Amino acid sequence: MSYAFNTSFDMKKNVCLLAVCFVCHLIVSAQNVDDLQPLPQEYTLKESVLKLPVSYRLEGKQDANPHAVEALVNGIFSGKQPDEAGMPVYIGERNDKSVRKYRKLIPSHDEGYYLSVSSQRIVLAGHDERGTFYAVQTLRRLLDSGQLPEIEVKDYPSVRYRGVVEGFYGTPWSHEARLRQLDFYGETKLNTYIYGPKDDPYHSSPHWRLPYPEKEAAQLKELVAAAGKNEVDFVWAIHPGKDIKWNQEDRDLLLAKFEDMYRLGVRSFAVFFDDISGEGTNPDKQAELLNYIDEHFVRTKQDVTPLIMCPTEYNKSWSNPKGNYLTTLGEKLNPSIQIMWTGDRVISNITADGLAWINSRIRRPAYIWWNFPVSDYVRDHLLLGPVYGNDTTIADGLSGFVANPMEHAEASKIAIYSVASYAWNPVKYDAWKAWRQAIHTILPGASDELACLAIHSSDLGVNGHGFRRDESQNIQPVAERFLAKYKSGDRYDEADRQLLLRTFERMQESSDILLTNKENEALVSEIKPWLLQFKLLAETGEEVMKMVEYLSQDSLSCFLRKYRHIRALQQRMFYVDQTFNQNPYQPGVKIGTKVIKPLIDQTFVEAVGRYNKQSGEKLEMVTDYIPHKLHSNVEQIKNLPLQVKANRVMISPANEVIRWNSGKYVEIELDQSYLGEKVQIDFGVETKCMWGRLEVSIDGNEWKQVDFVQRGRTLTTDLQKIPFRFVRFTNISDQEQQVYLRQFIVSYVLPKDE
Ligand code: LOG
Repeated sequence: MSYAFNTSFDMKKNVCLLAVCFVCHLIVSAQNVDDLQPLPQEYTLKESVLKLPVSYRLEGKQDANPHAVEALVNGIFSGKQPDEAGMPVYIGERNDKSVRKYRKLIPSHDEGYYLSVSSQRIVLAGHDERGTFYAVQTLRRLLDSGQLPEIEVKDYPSVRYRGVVEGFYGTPWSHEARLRQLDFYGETKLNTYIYGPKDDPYHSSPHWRLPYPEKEAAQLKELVAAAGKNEVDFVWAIHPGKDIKWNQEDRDLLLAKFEDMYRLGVRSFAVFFDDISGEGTNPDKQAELLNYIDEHFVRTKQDVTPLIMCPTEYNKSWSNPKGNYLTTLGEKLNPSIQIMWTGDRVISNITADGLAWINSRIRRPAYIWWNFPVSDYVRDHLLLGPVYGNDTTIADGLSGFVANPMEHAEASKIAIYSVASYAWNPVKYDAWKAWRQAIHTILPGASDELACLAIHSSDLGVNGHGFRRDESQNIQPVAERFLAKYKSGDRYDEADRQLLLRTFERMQESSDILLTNKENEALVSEIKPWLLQFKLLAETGEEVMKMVEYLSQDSLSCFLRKYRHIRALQQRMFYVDQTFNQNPYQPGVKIGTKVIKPLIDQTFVEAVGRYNKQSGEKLEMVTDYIPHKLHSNVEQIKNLPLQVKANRVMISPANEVIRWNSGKYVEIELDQSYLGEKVQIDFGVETKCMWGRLEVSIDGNEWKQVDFVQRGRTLTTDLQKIPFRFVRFTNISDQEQQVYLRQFIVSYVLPKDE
C-alpha cells in the first residue's frame, strides 16, 4: 500500500522521537515556550522567569474587549484582588488610551496582538477586539506551567477564518458537548464554528423551511452567546438543496428562517448544496439565490458577516470537466460570498496545486472544508492520530480552513487542536508537537495513556474514499521486522519480541487507566467501546507473543493453553464488535487495524500453522478476515468495504450521491454457495426503481433474474432458499442514475441452520 507524505512531516525523525517518548514515558508538558500552541508568529524570550503577581492593577478595563477582560479577570487572575499598588496590567485595542503607547508594536493584521510580560508590567494590546482576547489566551497558556517567562510576543493568524464545521452525518453533538467545544475554540484561537449537522432535520430536509421548536431554539441561542464569549463566529448553515424549488415562496421561506436565526442572535450564515442531485444542483439558480440573500439580508443588516456557501461540486474529483458548474459560481456569485472546497477529493489533504486549480475557477480564495477527523464513513474507527499532510505554504491562497469532526466531540479535540495550530501558523506547524500538546490539554492526568491509545487508533481502514493515515508509528518497524523474520521461518530477534510484549503491556495499562479516568468523563464515555477492544487486543497480542515462544521451546502443553486463551479472547473481541456502536452504517469497534492487529493475526496464523504441521492436528486458525468479495465498475462503489454480521453481508453505505452509469453493475461474490434468504437495497429515493436488474448466479457465468418489490425506499427480494453464490445489480437503463447507496444487504442461510 502506498500513500504520500508531505515533506514537512518527517517520518523517520518522528519515529525516533516517538520511540523515545514512549519508551521513557516522557511526560508531555507545556513548560517550554516553544511548545506554545498555536506557535506565535514572533516572540522574544528573556532570561528571567517571573511569578504571577500577587496583586494587580488593571488599566483599560472600560474600553477593552469585555470578553478579553472577563477571561483575564475571572480566568487568569481569579482569586486575586485588584490593588492600586499591584503590578500594572494594560489591556485594550490599538486606539485605546491604555495601550496607545504600544501601538506601533501591534502587528497590523486582523486578530493580531502584542503581548509583553516583564517584571514591571504586563501589556495585552490587540489590533482589534479579538486580538486582545488572543493576547489573554497566550498569557493563559504561558502560565500553564505555573511560571511566567519574561517575553514579548507579536502575533497574528495566517488564515483569516479557522475552526470547525459540524457537518457530518450521524448523531449531532449534544448541547453540552457544543458548549465545551466553544470554550475550547476560544482557548485554541479558533474563530469559527459552522453549525451544519446533516441529521438535524431543521438544518436540512425535511424541515429546513420551519422554525426550530422552542427547546432547540433556546439551546441555539445559548450556543450563540457562548460563541460570543469565546470570540467565535457562530455560523448557522442551511441545507435546502434536496427539495428546494426555485421560486419566490421557497426564497421567502429561506429568508424567514434566516430572520428567525438572526433573532436568536446568529450573525453569520451559510448555505450548503453538498450531496444533492436533481434541480437543486443548478449553479445559475444557486448563484441567483445566494446573491439575493447577500443583497436582501446580509447587506441590509449591518452586523452580519460575509455569506458562506458549499457547492455541489465541492471537490476536484467530482467536478464535471465538461460542465461549467464551478466557473458559473465563480462568475456569478457576488465577490464577498465565500465558496467552500474539500480539495482534490472528498477526503484529501490540501495542496498548492489543488488550491490554484480551484481558485482560478471560483475567482476567489477557497474556504477549505477539511474532511478530517470526520468518521461518518468509517464509523467503526476512531481517528485520533496527528494532523498532517496539508501544504504549509498556502495560507494566502485560502480564506478559511475548517475541519469536519467525528460525532465524538471530545475525541475530535485532538485533531481540532492541531488544526487550530496549523491554521494559525502553518509555516511553523509541527504535527507531532501539536498532537502531543493536544492530548496533554485534553487529558493532562493521563496524557501518556491517551497518547498510547491514539497512536494505535489513527488509520481509517479500507474505505470508499481511499483516505488512509499512518498508525502505530512507534512500533511499526519492529512489528514489520518481527513478522518478516518469523514468516520466513527464522526465529526472530528476542529483543523485538520483548519490545512487542512491552507495547502490549502498556496498551493494557493504558486501557484500564483511561477506563477509570474521571478527569474527562465525556471523553471516556465516547471512546469506551474502543478502550474495551484495545484491552482485549493487547491481551491477545501478549498471549500470541508467549505462544510463539512456547512453540519454539517445544512446550506444547503451554502452547495449547495459550492457544485456547487466544481463541477465547478472539470471541470476546467479536462480542464487543457485535455489541457496541451498532449503527446501521459501519457497526462495530475496530482498533489497531493497520499494524497491531495484522501483526497479531499473522503471527497467530503462522504459529498455529507450524504447530499443525508438526503435530498433524488441525487447530483452527481463523481470524476475522472477510471471505466475501465486492466487484463493481461503479467508481464510487468499487472500493467500499464489505461487512459481515451473522448471516448477512452488506456493502458499507456511502454518504454522497453516486453516479451510476448505464450498463455498470455492483456484484457480491460469497465465499461459497448458500441458500438464499433476502436481498435488501435502499437507493435513498422513493421513486419507483425502473432502471435496475437484480440477478443471482451459482457460478458467475449463468445468471438468473429475480424480481424485487419496492416499499418506500427499500427494494426487497425474497430469495426463497434458492442456492446462489453471486448477486448482481445492473443499471439497464440508457442513462446515468444518481442515487444514494444507503443499504445493500444480502442474507443467506448459514450451513449450520440448514
Ligand atoms: C459531506 C459531509 C460528510 C463528508 C464525509 C462535504 C462537503 N459533505 O461525502 O457532510 O461528513 O463528506 O463523509 C460529505 O464534505 N459527503
